[in-house]
This record gives sequence, structure tokens and C-alpha cells, in this order.
Amino acid sequence: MASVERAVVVLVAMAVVHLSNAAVYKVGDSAGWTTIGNVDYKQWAAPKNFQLGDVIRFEYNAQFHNVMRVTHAMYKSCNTSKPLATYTSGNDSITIIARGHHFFFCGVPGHCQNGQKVDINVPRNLSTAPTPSALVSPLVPAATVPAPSLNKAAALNDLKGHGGSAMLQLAMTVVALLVSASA
Ligand SMILES: *[C@@H]1O[C@H](CO)[C@@H](O)[C@H](O)[C@H]1NC(C)=O
Ligand SMILES: *[C@@H]1O[C@H](CO)[C@@H](O)[C@H](O)[C@H]1NC(C)=O
Ligand SMILES: *[C@@H]1O[C@H](CO)[C@@H](O)[C@H](O)[C@H]1NC(C)=O
Ligand SMILES: [Cu+2]
Repeated sequence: MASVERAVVVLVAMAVVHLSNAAVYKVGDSAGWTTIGNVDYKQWAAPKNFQLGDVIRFEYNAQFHNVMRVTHAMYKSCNTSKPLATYTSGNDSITIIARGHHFFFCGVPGHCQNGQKVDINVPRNLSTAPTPSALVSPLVPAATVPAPSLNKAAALNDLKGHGGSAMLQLAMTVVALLVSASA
């Protein structure tokens, strides 16, 4: 039974990778994750259109740096006392599986204060599909659309407009359920 569940998890994970059109972003580009050269990570992140399933890669010398995922409050105050997660490999790939802000900094004393911190934001709103009416109107005449159908239409838009992020969320939910069921 457990092996069947594991097989399903693997299949769903493969589907997620296939559907998500995931991009890989190396933080700081060629500079990497460092305090040398005063890399402006806010400026690095600003123009990026992060999506669910994208991979954020931190490359750094593990003798001098690390990566901590933290809350917004800890991020603002560079508080390293209780990170949500800590990465120390020197080449850490983190897949973004939830919308909203994901805050990271280097936990080595002084480095966050020196600007070694980055906020990866996947916007929560879904209103970015390019031509929603063109996609929806052939399915249901606008005048007769009741409220529940609007939700379905929005989900459909999300699917078409964002490379399957609705499917991605569904798959993630299935994975979470299976993992908790087998734990
Ligand atoms: C850092 O965060 C911890 C845990 O949230 C908190 O107890 C502590 O007071 C914070 N320290 C500072 C200096 O803000
Ligand atoms: C980091 O890992 C990725 C694969 O996850 C690899 O392509 C890349 O070359 C690695 N970088 C270094 C500096 O080892
Ligand atoms: C929704 O997304 C659009 C396009 O990315 C953005 O311009 C807008 O500010 C967002 N609205 C909210 C409330 O986040
Ligand atoms: Cu550092």
C-alpha cells in the first residue's frame, strides 16, 4: 500500500514538473549569493515574474555564507534566531510552491544588514490572464453566467494563462494529502 502511494506521489511530482514550465533563477545572476560587490538583491528580484514551481537557486561559498528562510518580521529586522529553514550546501535549489512572499537572508552575522537578503514574491492575484473574455465567452453566454460558474471560468483562465498553475496547485494538494496519509 505504501509503495502504491509512493508511486502515485512520483507520478504526480512528474506531472507537476511537466505542467509548470518552471524557470530556474540563480539569485544575483553571475555574482551569486554574496556580500562582495554590494549586489542589490531587491533590484535583482524586482523585474522578475516569479511563478509557482519556479526554482530559486542560491550559489555561494558555504564557508562564508548560508541561506535562511524567515518570516517578514525577521526579514525586516535581520533576526536570525528562529529561521523557518536553513540551507548550507553552497548550491541550494528551492522550489516555490506557494503564492505570496518568500523571505530569505544570509544568517552569518552582519550579512543581512549588509544587504544579503532577498524577497521572492509570487503575486496572489490571478487577474493577469491576457484575454479573459475571449477565452470564456464561447463557453457560456455572459448574461447567463451565475456566480459559481465565474469561479470555474477564473480557474480555467488561470490554467490557460499561467502554464497550468491551477493544475499545479491541485497536484500539490494531492501530494500533501498523500504524504500526510502515509505519515
Ligand atoms: C528575534 O526573533 C525571536 C523569535 O521570533 C524573538 O523571540 C526575539 O525577541 C527577536 N529578537 C530581536 C532582537 O528582535
Ligand atoms: C548547482 O546545481 C545545479 C543543478 O542543481 C548545477 O547545474 C550547477 O552547475 C551547480 N552549481 C555549482 C556552482 O556547482
Ligand atoms: C495584480 O496583478 C497585476 C499584474 O501583475 C498588478 O499590476 C496588480 O497590482 C496586482 N494587484 C494586486 C492587488 O496585487
Ligand atoms: Cu553571507
